[in-house]
Amino acid sequence: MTSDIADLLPCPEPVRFLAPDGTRVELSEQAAARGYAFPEPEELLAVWRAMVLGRRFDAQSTALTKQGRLAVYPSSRGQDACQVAPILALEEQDWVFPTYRDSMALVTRGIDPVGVLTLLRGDWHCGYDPQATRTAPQCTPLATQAVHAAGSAHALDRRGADAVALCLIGDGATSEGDFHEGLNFAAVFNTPTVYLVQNNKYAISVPLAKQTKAPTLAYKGIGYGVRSEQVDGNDPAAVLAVMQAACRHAREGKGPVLVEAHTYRMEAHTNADDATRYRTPDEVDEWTGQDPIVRLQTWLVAEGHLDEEQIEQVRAEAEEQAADLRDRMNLEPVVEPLSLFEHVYAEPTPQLLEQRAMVQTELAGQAASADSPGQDAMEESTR
Ligand SMILES: Cc1ncc(C[n+]2csc(CCOP(=O)(O)OP(=O)(O)O)c2C)c(N)n1
Repeated sequence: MTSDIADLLPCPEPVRFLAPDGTRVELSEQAAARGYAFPEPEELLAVWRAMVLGRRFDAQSTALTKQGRLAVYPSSRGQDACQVAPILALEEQDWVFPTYRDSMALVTRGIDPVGVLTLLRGDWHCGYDPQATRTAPQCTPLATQAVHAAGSAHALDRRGADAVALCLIGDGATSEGDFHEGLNFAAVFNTPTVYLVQNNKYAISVPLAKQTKAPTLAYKGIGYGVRSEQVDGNDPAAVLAVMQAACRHAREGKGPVLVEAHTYRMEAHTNADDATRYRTPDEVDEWTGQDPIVRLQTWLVAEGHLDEEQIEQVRAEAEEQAADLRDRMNLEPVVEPLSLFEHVYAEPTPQLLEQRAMVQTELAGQAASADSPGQDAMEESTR
């Protein structure tokens, strides 16, 4: 099957409905030709609400790292529209293939926040049931989820499931081999996969200019015959409209779609990173003025779809959820160390069994010394 190149090309400018000040802007000719429609106010209210709840979750998770309750947290503050709108564009039967940065997306998906943070606390590989939630575990190796999403979408397609696989991926990860293999497979097998690249401008400290010479990351789709698009990632209305269109395209059997969302990570890469070493306060300030929540809220209020009382209600709900998360994360986790060796491979390798046996011996030793602390102290004093 050959595609018309014009069908694959992204719009020359990122699709945008709302300016940073929350006013409507004219859709470009190319975007209008693609049929992007401004979402209904109820849809935008749902996006706004999910962003408010998601951002509070994000702030609470960052706080938990400072309290030593969470080992690491990669914040997605500023990328809220990219985290929330794609999830709300999905149907229940669709699958999500996220990375470590996509916790807010998973909370929006309806997964228990404690379950979402289990991996980042280091308690287990995954704190939720991937089958039941149709959400794969968050990937730490860059771009592996691009391959998983393509293969799973192919499997879903072959089974006749009316489902799409959404792959969330970062700008830096588009330089990985797996990204290319995923896109190539998805295109050749015409799988219902939607790739959303959250171009937040940095791969830890590496700026986009040192990552790629491609004029936009969306152009990377063309070489594989994948329909591509770029969108203002801080415009929640545009992200929703573009992602809905991409999912429709994939669901109708027309093949995969690659969307590049231009956005910005407001916080450091993780709590272990010092972002002041590689970006200027001016740059961060400039993006502060592009805040997706403020942008959408301004439009909703101006158009009479939202008032102060509703804003207060959702804020209170967000506070309640954050307090619940804090309380439950303050409980000591009950962990079974040997369970870490489960679900790594369908058949455990000899190396894995060996490692498991080592941990088992160590645990037995610890248990024995806990049973006879006096003995330990005596041994210590004679050393
Ligand atoms: C295969 C692989 N190589 C290197 C790393 C180390 N690493 C972790 S995050 C990261 C940067 C990723 O940047 P990007 O894809 O832009 O995603 P972001 O963190 O900005 O969301 C790197 C290099 C890794 N996790 N996996």
